[in-house]
Amino acid sequence: MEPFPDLPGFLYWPGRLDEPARIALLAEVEAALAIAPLYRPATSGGKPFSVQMSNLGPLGWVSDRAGYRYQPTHPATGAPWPAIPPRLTDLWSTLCDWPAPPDACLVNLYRDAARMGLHQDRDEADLGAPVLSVSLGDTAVFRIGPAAGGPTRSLRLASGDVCALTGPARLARHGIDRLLAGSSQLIPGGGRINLTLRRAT
Ligand code: MD6
Ligand code: FE
Repeated sequence: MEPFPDLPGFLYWPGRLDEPARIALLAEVEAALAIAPLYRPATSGGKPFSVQMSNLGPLGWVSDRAGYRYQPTHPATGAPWPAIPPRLTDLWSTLCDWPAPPDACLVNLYRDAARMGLHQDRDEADLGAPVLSVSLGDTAVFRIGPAAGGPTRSLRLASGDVCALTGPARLARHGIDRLLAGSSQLIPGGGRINLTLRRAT
């Protein structure tokens, strides 16, 4: 569905993953994070993100003093990122009208007061390819508005919800204002994991 008629291309599938699928996906992500540990990157200005990050797939999105980029290895361990689980690549094939599979999946962990400022996803080579987002754990207040600026609106992203930035909404400005703490029991210790599948190359 398109929840905002004036933001065509912003697609939303509430509750797309049922509880067994959420549990299975979380287990796969936790196994990958044992290999590629979460870390807290900094902006090019040196300010740490409040969100902890890691990646899955041939390429991972990283940020440091040199700026933003995709690279094949974890910045702390130097090892390749673990594979994207088939459950996620299948979701991409089912929901995204794009001829190539995702080659990067950013993992974001939000705990407590973590948030993400308004941004555009524009580090990918082909900005025609969609970005597909999967939410697990606590509900987040997601904010989105047009690429060119102008009014933003908010949408609650709950555990198992999937959304995508496609076509005319691909460069929409978006971010996470806050979490609704305690809204889900899925993640041990509380919090939220967001997975964004991309085509970086
Ligand atoms: C989040 N999501 O949900 C942050 N990016 O934690 C994003 O930054 C995002 O939801 C691209 C496409 C969809 C998204
Ligand atoms: Fe984003």
